[in-house]
Amino acid sequence: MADTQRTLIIAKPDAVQRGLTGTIISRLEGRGLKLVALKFRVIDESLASRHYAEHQGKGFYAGLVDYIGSGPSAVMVFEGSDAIAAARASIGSTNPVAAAPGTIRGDFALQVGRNLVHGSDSPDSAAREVALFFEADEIVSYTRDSDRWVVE
Ligand code: IDP
Ligand code: MG
Repeated sequence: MADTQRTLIIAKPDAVQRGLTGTIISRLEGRGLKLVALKFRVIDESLASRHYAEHQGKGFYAGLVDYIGSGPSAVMVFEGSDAIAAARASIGSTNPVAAAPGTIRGDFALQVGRNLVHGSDSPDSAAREVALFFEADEIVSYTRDSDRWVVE
C-alpha cells in the first residue's frame, strides 16, 4: 500500500507572470493529487533563505533568492498517494532542457533559472517546507468523493 503524503508545491514568480498557475494546479489535480492548502505571497529574502538553506554557498544562490522573490508565488500543499515522488515526476527534471515532454518543465520551460515550479524532494524536506509556509490549521483535511476512483 502506497504512503499518503503531503508535499510543498510552489508556482514560482515566472509561472504566475506567465499565467501558468492554473496549468500547474491542473496538472497535479488531474493526476489525482488533492489541494489541501494554498496561499499567494511574495517570498521575501528571509523566507527564501530558510526555504533554500541547502543551496546557500552555491554559485546560483543569490540569483535563486532574487528569482523566487521577484514577484508573487502561489504556495500550495498537495496530498495523495506517494505525493512527493508523483509531483516531482510531473514537474520534471530541474534543468528544463532535460525534462521529459509531458512534464511541466518539459512542456513550458527552457532554463534552470526559470523553471516555474518547486516540489519537495523527500519526506523530510516536505515536512520542513510545509511547516515553513503553513500553520497546521491552514492545511485542510477533507474527503473528495473521487478519491476512491484514484486510490484503491
Ligand atoms: P529542484 O527545484 O528540481 O528541486 P534544486 O537542485 O533543489 O532543484 O534547485 C533549486 C532551484 O534552484 C531550482 O529549481 C532552480 O530554480 C535553481 N537552480 C538550481 N540549479 C541552478 C543552476 O545551476 N543555475 C541557476 N539556478 C539553479
Ligand atoms: Mg530541490
